[in-house]
Amino acid sequence: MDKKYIAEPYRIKMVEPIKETSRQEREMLLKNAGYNPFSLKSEDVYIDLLTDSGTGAMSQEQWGAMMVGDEAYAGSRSFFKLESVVKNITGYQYFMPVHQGRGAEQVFLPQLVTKKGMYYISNIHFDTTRAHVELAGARALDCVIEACFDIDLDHPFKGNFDCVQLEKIINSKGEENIAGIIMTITNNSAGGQPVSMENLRAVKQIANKYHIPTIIDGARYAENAFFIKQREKGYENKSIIDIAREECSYADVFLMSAKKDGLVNMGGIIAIKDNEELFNKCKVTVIPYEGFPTYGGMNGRDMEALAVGLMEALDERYLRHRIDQVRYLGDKLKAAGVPIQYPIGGHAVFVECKRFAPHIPSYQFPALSVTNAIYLEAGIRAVEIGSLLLGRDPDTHENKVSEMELMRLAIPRRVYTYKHMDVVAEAVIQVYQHRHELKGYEFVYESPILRHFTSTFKPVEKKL
Ligand code: P71
Repeated sequence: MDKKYIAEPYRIKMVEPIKETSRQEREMLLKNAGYNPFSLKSEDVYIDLLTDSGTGAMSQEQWGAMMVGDEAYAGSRSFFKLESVVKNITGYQYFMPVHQGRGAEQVFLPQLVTKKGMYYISNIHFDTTRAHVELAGARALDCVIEACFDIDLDHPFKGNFDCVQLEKIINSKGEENIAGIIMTITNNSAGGQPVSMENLRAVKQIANKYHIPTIIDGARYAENAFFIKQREKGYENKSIIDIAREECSYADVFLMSAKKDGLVNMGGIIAIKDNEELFNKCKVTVIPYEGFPTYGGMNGRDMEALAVGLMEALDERYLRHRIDQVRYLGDKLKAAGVPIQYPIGGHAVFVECKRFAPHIPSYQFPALSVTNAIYLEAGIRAVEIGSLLLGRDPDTHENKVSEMELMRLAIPRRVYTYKHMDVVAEAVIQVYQHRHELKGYEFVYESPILRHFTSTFKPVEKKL
């Protein structure tokens, strides 16, 4: 590695102005949003790190490709172009587009749930994946390595499956009750942490032993491939696309929210290695939910943009910058003593707020407090991933307590510069230095489902 961080491997030819507001204005805006950053207008946000999903910037090649989109209902030329790119990357035989990741989940996941009492096992299911597993009548079990929960522990692949645990679960539930094993790469909920090739291979071996299908949740599969190249012995000299192909070789199915490593604003993928019967079942389901199998909820022009974006996301210089930029922000925070998930993940920096604001109890949402404070400080929007998101126990109705109280700073692809990262780091460090002044939050209105999106709050004024 020649330089510590590489500069943006592109120049900017179209700009989108962003507005700065005063602290006084932000105080009013946040109050009017019920102290819930989801209710802020994006116009009132200076640097938006709510998500890296669908928020990336497209290239001139993608915008150019959109002009030749074929909007035919059936048999679109753009479908065949996208199909050939997906087959080339995955090495699989069958492909259909869907409107986004959860579209892939709603079409595919029920196919393997053939009876009552079945389970999907994942390193960690992403929230929408878990929701679709449950909607399909199955249950979602996570089995990530313990190292994932120790934010200071330097481990190259904190997203890995705990293979001993995996076999134990299969044996205790019975192999005939496991619908599938979902490999989430990178592991979003663990902090954008990668999964090693060795681990993917080991999981596939276990799956074969028990005749269980494996599924890749590949929203960030290219970022995962880059980490393998950087960190895993034997992959230093392999190309990213070859690493991606090997990742896919350990699964039977590839599901993807293309809004991440597809470098598009909307889109999704279902690809199946060789099971024609399974593909045909998906074809039946996709029609009522998403659309005819050659568009599946996507515009022809969007399939063109995705065909180009998928290849751009496998470009090593692009990935190097992408991962560097996230690490640049994380390194700055770590150097200032801010507690973060370390090593820094692929798409976001995760700040551990249990340690940031230990005086705020979980039921007063420490990560919401830090998230709101950085908005007030500099107009930056992040997202709480902790006890607020986790919600209540459906039986006891008690607030569940999250293992980690995280604030996620997700970096959109090709959108912000290193200077923006400096502004973010300064704001977080400033808030950290005044962390003892942070207040907890309590509900004004608590939404009954997926409460983090629409609930409203007020700061807890009394001394904690
Ligand atoms: C993220 C998202 C998008 C999101 C979803 C829900 C609330 C807020 C933001 C989406 C993922 C993902 C993985 C690993 C499947 C999906 C669903 N992530 N798997 O991280 O990270 O894809 O959004 O296209 O439906 O902000 P979809």
